[in-house]
Amino acid sequence: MAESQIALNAPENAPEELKRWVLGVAELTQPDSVYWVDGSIEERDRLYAEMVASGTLIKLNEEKRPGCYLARSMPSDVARVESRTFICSEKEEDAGPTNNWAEPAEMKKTLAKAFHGSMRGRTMYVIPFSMGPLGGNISKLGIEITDSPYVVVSMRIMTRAGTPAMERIAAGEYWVPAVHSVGYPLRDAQGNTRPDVPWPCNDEKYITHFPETREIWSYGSGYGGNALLGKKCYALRIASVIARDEGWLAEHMLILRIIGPDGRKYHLTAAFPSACGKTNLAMLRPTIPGWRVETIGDDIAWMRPGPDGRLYAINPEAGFFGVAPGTSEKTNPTALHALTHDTIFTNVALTDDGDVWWEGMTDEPPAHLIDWQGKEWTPASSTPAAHPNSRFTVRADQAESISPVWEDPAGVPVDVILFGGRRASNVPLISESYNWRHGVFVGATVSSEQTAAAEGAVGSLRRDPFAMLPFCGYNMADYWGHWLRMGEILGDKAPRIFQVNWFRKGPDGKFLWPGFGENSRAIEWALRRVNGEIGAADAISGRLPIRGDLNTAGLFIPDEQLEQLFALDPAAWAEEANLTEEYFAMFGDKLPPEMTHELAALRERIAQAQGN
Ligand code: O2Y
Ligand code: MN
Repeated sequence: MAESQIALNAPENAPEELKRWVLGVAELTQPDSVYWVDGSIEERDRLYAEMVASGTLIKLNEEKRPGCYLARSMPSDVARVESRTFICSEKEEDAGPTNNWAEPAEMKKTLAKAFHGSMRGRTMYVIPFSMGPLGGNISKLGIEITDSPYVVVSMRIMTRAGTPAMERIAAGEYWVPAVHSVGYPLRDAQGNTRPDVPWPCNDEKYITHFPETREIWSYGSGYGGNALLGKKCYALRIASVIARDEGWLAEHMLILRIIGPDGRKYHLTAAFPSACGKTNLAMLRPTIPGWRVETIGDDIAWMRPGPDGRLYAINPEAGFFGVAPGTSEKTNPTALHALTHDTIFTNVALTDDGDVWWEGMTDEPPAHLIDWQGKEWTPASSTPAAHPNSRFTVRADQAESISPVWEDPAGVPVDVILFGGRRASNVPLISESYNWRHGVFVGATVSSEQTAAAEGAVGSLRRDPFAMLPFCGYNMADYWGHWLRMGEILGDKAPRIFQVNWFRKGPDGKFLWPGFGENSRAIEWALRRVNGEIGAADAISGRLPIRGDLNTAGLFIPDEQLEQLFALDPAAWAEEANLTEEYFAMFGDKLPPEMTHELAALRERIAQAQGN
């Protein structure tokens, strides 16, 4: 649409600055119409109906999955694309060696070309949203402009989207601008048209972040973290920069409330690299009698010092965008039950009776399915029925484990921070950091093994510091420095930091720990440490449980197996320390000296264990 014809359709309370920005994006992208999202049920249902009519969504069996829909993406658009994700800081060193950097003015030129006319023939949706409970002092606002109705209905689940957020923006509160286009215009500059497709996207993709101006521009993908810009782009990459500047923490962490047999409540946040069972832990069902766990968040935590000096955490999201394959009555009944209604499924398989299925949902697959690409599938097929990164999008309060305080705008006071990884060797089931600084070192060196390593040997490690590798919006070494400063601010009110590893293997290559609900035993030990109820044994990796303190009642783990779970081989740890030194070298003089001191302290503990 030509500039003069653009009808902004802005709500009456839209501030001038916001209208100017929306008009600018509309002039660039040239949509046929502009629509401001109010977040109502009527609006949601209208968009669902339109997407069913256009073929973007399939309505699932209303008897079996009321209010549920299935979307199938293009095979080229099935996950976040880290290679096309950029931090466009003024200085390259501010993006650091772990991010793709692009010069901001150059990237703006590239984006201007890509976005030019990219919404022709489409509706441009303007979505006001809040990350975190509306009005909370840890929460923040944003506006996503998108040409994807799938993004609108997903943002409605994943954030607090619509009129209440708009009212706060109208009242002058700060908001982050985020622009998204699938990059599939239906008309070219000459007026030639083409039909729409169920999952429009573009082979050229840019997921870009401008930390100084705090804006997000995403082009070419309609999928997950590339398109639902409140999630990784805002709540982690841009928020980590805001948090650094304002003195708080934006983290890739789940949040739990744990209630002991005496009714005492504890709060825990935990960072895990992908494929470490984070969603399962977020919905943990403890096996130890008397303990209960409630979910507050499954992926992201924003944490800020409160008036009493403690660290308070909120879940900035309102929903779960979880991996479907592997979710079953055995592995995560809570998640499975949450998906019985009002859920958007993406790239899972369709059953003959209009229900969904994915690998791992049942022991026996159905005899016939339509796979995630819309093709006939039987158990004899050589490809998976559901894409391995297929997803469910569901409101958090559909989980039966959701905590009554999950929307408390003040957040919950954090007692314990966990760092986890997938390590076949070396890293014990649980160990406590000696202090905050050591905890930051542990977070900075989080890793998972690429290959199954022989016991005692360190396989090829994939570093994922603080599980933030693809999500830190600035130089990772500066981020560690920020964590160290936060420790100084929090002082003796800081949460205690622990490292866990559910994935240690024995010499026979079998897991030593049963995992899932039994992980509550390691958490119970951490909480008893926090309470000062029990001592611990100083060791290479940190403080370990004293024999008998880890509650294994009813588990029947042989003593020898327990010993293997906690065994620390000084020679293997010396190798681990060498790898850490190599890893730290990539950060040059940005590396905080405290990290070098912690590495020296680790080597000192190794030498002591070796009797040197
Ligand atoms: O592939 C995507 O776009 C989703 S990535 C994701 C989704 C939910 C929670 N965590 C993640 C992640 O990659 O950490
Ligand atoms: Mn995540």
